[in-house]
Amino acid sequence: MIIAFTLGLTATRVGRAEHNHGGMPAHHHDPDHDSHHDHVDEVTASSFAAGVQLVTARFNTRTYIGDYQGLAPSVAWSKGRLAASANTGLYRLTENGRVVYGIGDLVVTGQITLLQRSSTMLGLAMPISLPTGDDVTGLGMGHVMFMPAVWGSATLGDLDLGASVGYGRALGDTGAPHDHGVWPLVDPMNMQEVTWTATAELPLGRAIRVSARMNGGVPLDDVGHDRVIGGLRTSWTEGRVETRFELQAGLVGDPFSFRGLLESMVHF
Ligand SMILES: [Cu+2]
Repeated sequence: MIIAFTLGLTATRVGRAEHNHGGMPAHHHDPDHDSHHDHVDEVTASSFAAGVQLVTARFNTRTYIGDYQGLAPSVAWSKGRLAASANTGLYRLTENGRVVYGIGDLVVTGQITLLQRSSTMLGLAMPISLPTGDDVTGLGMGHVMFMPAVWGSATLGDLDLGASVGYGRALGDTGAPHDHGVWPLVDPMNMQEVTWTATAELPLGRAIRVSARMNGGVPLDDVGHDRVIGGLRTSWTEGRVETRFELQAGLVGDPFSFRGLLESMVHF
């Protein structure tokens, strides 16, 4: 399962974030696009984007050791203050020597920007995860999950800063595997948790940005586990195509030991 948010959108750009459970503002620093002159004509314009992400990861939890590789398509739309996105993943998962193939959970996200000043934004996101992935093998959670989040972003000198806080909760079927802790293997989270993200991004010249990112989950039940993930990302924008490369480490709670992401997104 890949949870992607369209956070921190500007009027015409869909900022899609993350392979994680927290809303991470993708503050799009578009060099040709000063925020004070894109208002008039683009407030009502619709924007579409489609992308694909390649992921590879290695994990070593108390009960499972293995790795997975995935291909995750996504689509995104935005218009004015509203945005929506959908994404899922196709995986090859090796767990304790056994290999399984399959789709992950489908995540659909709606989002609204509540406040937009020259360099500051604040908004709400409502991701919903649908159990399209097999929860027995570790490709899906086995239940619907709601993960509302508040996000904000601000520019401080050259740095674009972003943060979010959310609440994730599973619906129904309490017999699902991650009732007893984190699940699924391809992107673990708790049955009920507070999610958080923090990002600092620095533009390097016109087309390239680098960022340091952290996200995590704090369980709200006693069977859960804390989770902290750190990542370093490089983004490259050329015309309508944005490409990102990110290396992540599972710092707390064994979500994975290492994960690499490569993503390209076309903005129409
Ligand atoms: Cu869940």
